[in-house]
Amino acid sequence: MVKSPIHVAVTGGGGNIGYSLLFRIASGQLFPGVPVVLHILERQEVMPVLEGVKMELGDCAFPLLQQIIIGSDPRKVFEGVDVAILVGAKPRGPGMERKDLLEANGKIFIEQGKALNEVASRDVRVLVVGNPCNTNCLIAIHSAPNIPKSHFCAMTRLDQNRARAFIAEKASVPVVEVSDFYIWGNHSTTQVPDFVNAKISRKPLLDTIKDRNWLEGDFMKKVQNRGAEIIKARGSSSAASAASSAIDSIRSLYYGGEGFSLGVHTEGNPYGIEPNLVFSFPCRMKSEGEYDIIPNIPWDSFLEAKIRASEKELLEERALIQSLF
Ligand code: NAX
Repeated sequence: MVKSPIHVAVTGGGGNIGYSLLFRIASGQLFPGVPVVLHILERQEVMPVLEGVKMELGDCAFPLLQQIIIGSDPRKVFEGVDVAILVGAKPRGPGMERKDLLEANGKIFIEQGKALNEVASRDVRVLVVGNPCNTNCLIAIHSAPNIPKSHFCAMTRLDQNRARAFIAEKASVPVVEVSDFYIWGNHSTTQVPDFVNAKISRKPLLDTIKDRNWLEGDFMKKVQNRGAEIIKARGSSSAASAASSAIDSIRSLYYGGEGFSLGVHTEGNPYGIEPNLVFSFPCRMKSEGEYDIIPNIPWDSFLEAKIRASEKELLEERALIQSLF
């Protein structure tokens, strides 16, 4: 039987993450066995680079890759897309304040949110990767009133993957033994890697790693600052690992498996987080493309204080972009 293709949009296709992500999608690692049409958005100035990426994608002769559509107008590129991974964003320049960064990105995510609202599939799912991803996602949600809020999410899976890898190394166990590891809050240095509820070999992590000072101190800082550590080492930011985590995020939404971390809209959340934010919670797949926030995960006083601090930061970010609406 001939399967109809899935239409996947990626923005910032001429950038670092795009260069890894596009090849993984085209090779079938996102939707195994399903033909794919890639819709790639870039800024006009970067179109020659994207032309080169398109040539290379073709040169791979990926059996599942049916077509590549490229362009700089989101209203054309997003036409009929089923999944959109919004990676392209304006990086923080020298002397740029957080407010300037939020405003510059605000314009991008308003335009792209509106375009998705107008031309994407009515059932589109959107993953925001470009930073500040939680607040960019909130902006996109508000710009796309005809798409359910729950169809948008922001990526905190890279933080989860990093945390699991560090814990596995510390406990000298394979990474698959580290489970139920979730990130709460903002994808920023206030994010909360939840070692309290995590498990190693299905038992509480704290039974194996008893050094709580290390967990609260060096471990948390390492996860929160890993992005900066990679930039220092590589001279550019996390790209292949970010692409890999974007694939993980979408696959968890469509194929399920273990619980996962995802930044989602806070409307009706079971933890009393302020409504109308995009906040990372422990989630699990409900049905294809749909998630539930996992309820009843207990917070001790340490976690609660950290989670509230991350919520406060997101409220501050929201206050800075409120004038855009
Ligand atoms: P690059 O600067 O290499 O690439 C970004 C690309 O986006 C550029 O080619 C640029 O021309 C394009 N772009 C900018 N504005 C655009 C627009 N309006 N429409 C279409 N394309 C546009 O950055 P890269 O390393 O790929 O990172 C991309 C984003 O991911 C950054 O915002 C970065 O901070 C963020 N990250 C998010 C992570 C997460 O876990 N959520 C982790 C990795 C990464 O730091």
